[in-house]
Amino acid sequence: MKIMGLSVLIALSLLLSGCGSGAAPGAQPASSPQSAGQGAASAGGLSGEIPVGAVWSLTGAAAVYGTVQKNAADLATDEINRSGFLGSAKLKLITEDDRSTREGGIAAFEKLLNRDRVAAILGPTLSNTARATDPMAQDKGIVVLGVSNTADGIVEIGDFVFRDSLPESDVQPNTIRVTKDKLGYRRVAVLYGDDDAFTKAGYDVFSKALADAGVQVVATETFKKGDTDFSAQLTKIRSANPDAIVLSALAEEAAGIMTQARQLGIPTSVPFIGGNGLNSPQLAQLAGSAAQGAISGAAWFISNDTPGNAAFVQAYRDRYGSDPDQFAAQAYTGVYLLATALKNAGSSNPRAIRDALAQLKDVPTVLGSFSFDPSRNPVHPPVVQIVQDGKFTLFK
Ligand code: 1QQ
Repeated sequence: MKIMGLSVLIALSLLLSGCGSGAAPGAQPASSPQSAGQGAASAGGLSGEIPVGAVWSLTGAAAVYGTVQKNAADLATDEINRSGFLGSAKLKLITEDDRSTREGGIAAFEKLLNRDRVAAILGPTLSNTARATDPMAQDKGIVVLGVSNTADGIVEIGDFVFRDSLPESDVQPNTIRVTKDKLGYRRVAVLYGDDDAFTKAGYDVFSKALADAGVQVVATETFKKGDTDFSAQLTKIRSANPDAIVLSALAEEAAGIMTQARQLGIPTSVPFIGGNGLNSPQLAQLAGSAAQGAISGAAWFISNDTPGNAAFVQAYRDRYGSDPDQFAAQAYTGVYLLATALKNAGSSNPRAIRDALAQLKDVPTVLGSFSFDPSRNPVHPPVVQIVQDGKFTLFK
């Protein structure tokens, strides 16, 4: 091999280091917290690897959501890196398991913010965790983009906190309106987890929507995280003889509740109507025929005619051998939104990423044409879906 001339070598190394002006965050570890996640403050092109944290519940109660989020975020990252979406720069996704707990989330954020010095963080899976972790990112001035947080009290944490997941308060009033019109229920029972940010937020939203719709609540029952025996609550609900049961629960507990309700003789003509926790296909897998007719408000449906949706569904199927769900679609979208903000900013400076993200308008995504509102919440219409023979179909 020929020896390269010195000037060629210098030119090459300048090129590889991004000419010192647009170096990726990971290339030059920052020394102060204020400059965490940033190589060079100015715009002027992206280069090298841009470390981005991803905090998913890969074990524990919310693993049914976190596992598909990881799949979809990995898929989007590979697509972006392969296509040259960010020019010569590449996303380097650093994935951590929050174990479905606040403690796990805090440990993950600590590592990503202080050791890996990421440019931004996707996740964490649960609102309950996000309420504890997102202030850590806010304090450091690093963007956190939730892709499944639907409770209240998330974007309110601060101006570096975004989400692409429609909040329960946007989705469930529509769910109640649409299902009440169609099913004509008048008296419902309500069952919810009172020790989780999301299940409690869902309860608050449903209570108001039911009152606004003039629906009478004939029983209100609660459960705790990790409960497996719901017979006391369901027996009370059975004797109140409701037309429907409104349920704010995560999938695992929801599956147990539906199974036991049918075992106790509450017929499938009394449907479960629920929130985001019911949007995993795992629900029908865990509950089997007891999930028949379960209705949930959602942010995405598999046969949506949205930009790139058919290709996304196909790519996910090809790679993982199963259908993506709403949580996959939102995680996939989250990576693209972040990449688009990086590209528009032309910089991995944390403040520049924040400002570019806040300015995103009408971005074509699999969730639909996507914009953030001034509070950094997503804007797009919700859907209502129902489990029919183990699969989600649109509720019409
Ligand atoms: C939240 C939720 C859960 C169902 C996420 C998976 O919506 O915690 O906000």
